[in-house]
Amino acid sequence: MKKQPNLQLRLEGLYQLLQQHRVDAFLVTNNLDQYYLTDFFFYPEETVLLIHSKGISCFTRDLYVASLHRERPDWEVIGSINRLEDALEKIRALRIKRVGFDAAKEFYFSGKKMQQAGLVELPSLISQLRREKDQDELKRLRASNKIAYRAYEYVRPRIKTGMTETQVAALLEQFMRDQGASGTSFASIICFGENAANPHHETSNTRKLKNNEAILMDYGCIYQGYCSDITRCWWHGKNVPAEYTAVWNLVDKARRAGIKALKPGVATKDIDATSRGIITQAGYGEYFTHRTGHGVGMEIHEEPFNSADSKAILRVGNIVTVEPGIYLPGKFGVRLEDTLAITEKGSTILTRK
Ligand SMILES: [Mn+2]
Repeated sequence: MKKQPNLQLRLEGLYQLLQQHRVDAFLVTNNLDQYYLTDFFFYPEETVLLIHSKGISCFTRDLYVASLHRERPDWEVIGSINRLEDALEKIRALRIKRVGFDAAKEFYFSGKKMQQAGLVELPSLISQLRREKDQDELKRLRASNKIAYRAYEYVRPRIKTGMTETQVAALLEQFMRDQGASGTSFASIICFGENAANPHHETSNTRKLKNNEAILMDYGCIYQGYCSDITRCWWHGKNVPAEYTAVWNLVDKARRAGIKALKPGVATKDIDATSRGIITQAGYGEYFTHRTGHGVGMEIHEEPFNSADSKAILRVGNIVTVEPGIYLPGKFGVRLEDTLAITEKGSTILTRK
């Protein structure tokens, strides 16, 4: 049974930000922001929440109304087809003066309507809150990443020569679902041999595993709304080329160094520089073609990003990946990825038992 998070704490966090921006209410249209504030999952574009001093008014599809009356008796729930228009009408009726909205998350058309109605464009306030995970979120993220890690342990010995990439993906996904995952956090990336040299490889239902070639698995699940992300690589077969071992060890060294550098107060661009520096020094810099990592939460890629162009500073409660890689076209690729939580002392790995 799912325990409800401390929603009051999250709402208070939002109210504080609203006060700082001198607005009296806030219109929430993004479905993940809605999930964060309410623990109720709406699909995108289905619902508009008006958060105001008297509580929450929810404009949603008729099909949710009955269950919301039951599960959220303190809300005002309105079944509506023109959700945004009805919410704007409500704002007028309640005579709320200054109502904010998250300009970055609106489509042009709806954003323009809100602007025309006199609403105030604000930066992504709820995204700010979502960057620093609370205890309940950490619990779900720990569980999600543990499931992903255990899927690796379960699947690795079951991979046999002749299996296709999609068969491996299916094994992983079946295991994770059996452990309570609701789905994958992105389409599982399973690569055999030279496919591992392509970071964007699309898992194939025809490519069969040969003896003596590289394997790369990058995947994750969603557990109670929260994503996991892990990448593991190894050589399938006994004749491991010296170059593969050297590259694997180098990527691992870069991964360890990046993880060691994680702590509150450190700039995320320095995490990227640390991992990248090791790979560049060894002469493989041009084969490390992506950023070192990204934040993870309800979304698989969110702030803060461990990349050279990021201005973010790590804070307690951030969740980030460290995932250096080296891709040798036509040969193989190695990427090693863990997901970690930033703690007072540094970080703790979530992608483990
Ligand atoms: Mn990742």
